[in-house]
Amino acid sequence: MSCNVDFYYFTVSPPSRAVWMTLEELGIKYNEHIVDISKGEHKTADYKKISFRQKVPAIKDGDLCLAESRAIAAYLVSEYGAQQKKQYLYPQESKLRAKIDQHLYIGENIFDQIQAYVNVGGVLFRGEKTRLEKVDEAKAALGSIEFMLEDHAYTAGDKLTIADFFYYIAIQLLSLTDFDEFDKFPKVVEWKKKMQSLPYHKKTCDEPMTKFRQYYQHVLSSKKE
Ligand SMILES: N[C@@H](CCC(=O)N[C@@H](CS)C(=O)NCC(=O)O)C(=O)O
Repeated sequence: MSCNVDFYYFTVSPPSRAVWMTLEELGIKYNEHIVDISKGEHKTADYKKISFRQKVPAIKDGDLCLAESRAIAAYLVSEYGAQQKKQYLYPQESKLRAKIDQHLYIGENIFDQIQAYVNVGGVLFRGEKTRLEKVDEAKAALGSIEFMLEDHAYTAGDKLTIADFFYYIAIQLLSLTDFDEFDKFPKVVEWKKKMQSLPYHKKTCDEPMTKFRQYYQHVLSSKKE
């Protein structure tokens, strides 16, 4: 079946990358539209028609314009998962789906806990630093994921689901910093290796995050007294 999804994203944006991983994992065709938020490309009237809050990511699929990364990932699997034999990414059965939904909501908190430490906005736009005093929040987030992985290979069970993508983009924020306590979270380390072996990891994660780290570190070092 042909597919006509338009994907609006910015490569270094974490929620964009979770949707990007979902599209790649589904293996459907999509048209890429880079919206460079550093140049204000999301502030146009045309983009407002796609995403009324003018944020990335967003998609257009036929008449449907959709924003919010978790809603987009869930929709894409609901719409294309069966045809691609990948329904397990966001199962239809209500109890299984409820569990994934639970993880998607928890994922927002986990992201915020890690972001409290990494302080992307503060570092890039307000002359601030990595909030080293918040490292325990980041470690608490990693501890929650370690607990999820106690009995199974992926965060929500034995199979990869979209919940993994959203936890992963949160964890990856730590790669901007010099955080070096992953050895305290061996299950997370194992799971990270599985995520790193995904065939689209280089394109959706390594390349953008390397660029992002260089920029974050460059801004930090240019602020050092
Ligand atoms: N909750 C939204 C967050 C989207 C979001 O904040 N995107 C950022 C980039 S990571 C953005 O578009 N920022 C531009 C702005 O807010 O003006 C989602 O998960 O999609």
